[in-house]
Amino acid sequence: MKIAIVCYPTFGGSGVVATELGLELSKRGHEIHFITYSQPVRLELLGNNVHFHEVHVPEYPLFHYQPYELALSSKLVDMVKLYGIELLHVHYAIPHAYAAYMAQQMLKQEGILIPIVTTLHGTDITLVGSHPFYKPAVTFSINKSDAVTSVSESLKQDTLRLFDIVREINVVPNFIDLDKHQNNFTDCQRTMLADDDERIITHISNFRAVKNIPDVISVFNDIQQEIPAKLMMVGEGPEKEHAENLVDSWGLTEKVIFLGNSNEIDRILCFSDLFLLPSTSESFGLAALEAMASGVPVISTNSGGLPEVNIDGFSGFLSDVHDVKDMSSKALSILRNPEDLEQFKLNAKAQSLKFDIHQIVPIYEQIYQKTLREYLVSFK
Ligand code: GMT
Repeated sequence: MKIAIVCYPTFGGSGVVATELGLELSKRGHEIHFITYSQPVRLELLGNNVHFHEVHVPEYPLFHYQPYELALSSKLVDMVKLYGIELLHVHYAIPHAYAAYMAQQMLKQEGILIPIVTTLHGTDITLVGSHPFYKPAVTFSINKSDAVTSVSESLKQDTLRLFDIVREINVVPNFIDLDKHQNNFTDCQRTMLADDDERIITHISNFRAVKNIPDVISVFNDIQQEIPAKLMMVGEGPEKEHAENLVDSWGLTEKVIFLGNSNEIDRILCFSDLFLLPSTSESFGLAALEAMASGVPVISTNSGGLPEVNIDGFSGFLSDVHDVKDMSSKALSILRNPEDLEQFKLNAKAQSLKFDIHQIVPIYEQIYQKTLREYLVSFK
């Protein structure tokens, strides 16, 4: 099948999932066209079956805001016609589902029929999309999609609660390519980051307020008062400077390493002992799954879809949002005893196997086939 994938090309989870999905689909013989404003960060492999088409929004002084969704829908129309694309899979409702619907309608005028699959990722529903500014457009775009998927049951329920949805929502969880998390690095340079007796704690995110970065630092502060430890902070975002100041004011600069954005999180995770994800809201928690796939237990909150990913007392522990003391004591209960830590590492890896890319991507393929069939039949 010829499929266009529209996503945010950044380090955010939705862009990562969309990119990994496209790459896996291409390995399974589909022709994939990524259509977005810059090359997705994890898209290293462009080949016969993987294309990237940049959406360019020309600067024009009359526009106070440059109309990205207009440019995206025009680009979709052009690429569908040029490459004979059969289906649009858009990740994130705003503005992608909206732009895809406009493209679909323009193409219909020319007798070209193409269905839209929309995947909801979380913040498009829980933080941004439900804002009164966007709600009518998001509701419309979801209801006008020909198939809708959400990355967790929790996100599905949030969507049904916040919007008037008439479409069925299929839960298709995020996935992981376990081959990329084999922990078989020969150049695993743990010694450059921490002493042998130090536990390595890791946090990876886009440093948005929803990630509760101060809680990461508070939990780590509690941990390092009890046992030797280092904290690896991976990512960039609006809360990073505040986090650096906090680390400095608590005298933790020697123990906290800010690594910035990285395309090599598997290398960072390969020497981590514990992953912290104390988010206020998390539709799935792809970063937690990536940690678990590298055999790293997770201390997370119990918000959103996290309990569907991190199993309390098995792959790690869950706590209420902002219950730093609970997170710290659970973290220490895992880290103190080497046998317990080893068991949690094995459990984390075992839990990640449920989200194997080879199990999940065929579900998307079935959705594509059904959606295309039903869409074309509806015009007969
Ligand atoms: O977490 C973020 O800030 C990025 C965001 C995104 O839109 O890329 O991630 C969302 O989608 C990911 C992939 O489906 C999920 O794993 C994240 O849990 C979700 N983030 C939130 O719900 C806050």
